[in-house]
Amino acid sequence: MTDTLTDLIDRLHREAKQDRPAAETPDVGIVMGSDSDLKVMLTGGPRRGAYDAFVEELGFAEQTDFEDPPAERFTFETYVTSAHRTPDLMRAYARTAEDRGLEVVIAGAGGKSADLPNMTASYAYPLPVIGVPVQEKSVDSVIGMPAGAPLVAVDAGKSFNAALAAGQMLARQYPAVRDRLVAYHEGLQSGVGDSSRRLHDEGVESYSASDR
Ligand code: AIR
Repeated sequence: MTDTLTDLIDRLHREAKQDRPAAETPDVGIVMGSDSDLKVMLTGGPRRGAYDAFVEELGFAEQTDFEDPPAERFTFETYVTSAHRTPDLMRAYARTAEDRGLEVVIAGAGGKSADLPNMTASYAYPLPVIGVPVQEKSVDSVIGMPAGAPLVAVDAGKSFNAALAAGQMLARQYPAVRDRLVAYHEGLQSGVGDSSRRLHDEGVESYSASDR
């Protein structure tokens, strides 16, 4: 194994032993099988991703240093761990997730052999894992878990929804997250209401030509 991988794995195990207060550790872990999944898993793709949901809608911050949490109360962290290329790192990440203070993990992988979400769920159990198939062809491999081995999953590419679902889980114990989810949904509804009224009142031709 390379030095970087060994260092990362050792760091995860060290962090797991530190027993830090919940307010100082990341609440959500985001892992993906390759950095080529970044646009789908986080931001910058054809649709908004988990990063956009957490930062723009739910007020979370990214925690990049376990020793030095951001000022925001709710945080997430991000890693690349591949079930097939770096099985030891995937296992270490999932096995230490609960002890490192995570409440839920979002795991995404692409290709036909998208095993990161389900293997992470198996090792991280009983921590909940939300699977994101990065491509359509990854859906069967992500959701096909046997009875007794749970994994919740979103549709292909919908990491934005995975972040909202993670927020829903946290909202059961944190009213502040619940409030942000409700505010997001209210904004969603008024956006549809505005579009509906404008489409009706302006008519199809004018609405289509306008800068929506
Ligand atoms: N992948 C990486 N290890 C195992 C799997 N299934 C997935 C990544 C990515 C795809 O393979 O999640 O979606 C292609 O990865 P890359 O690095 O070749 O671009």
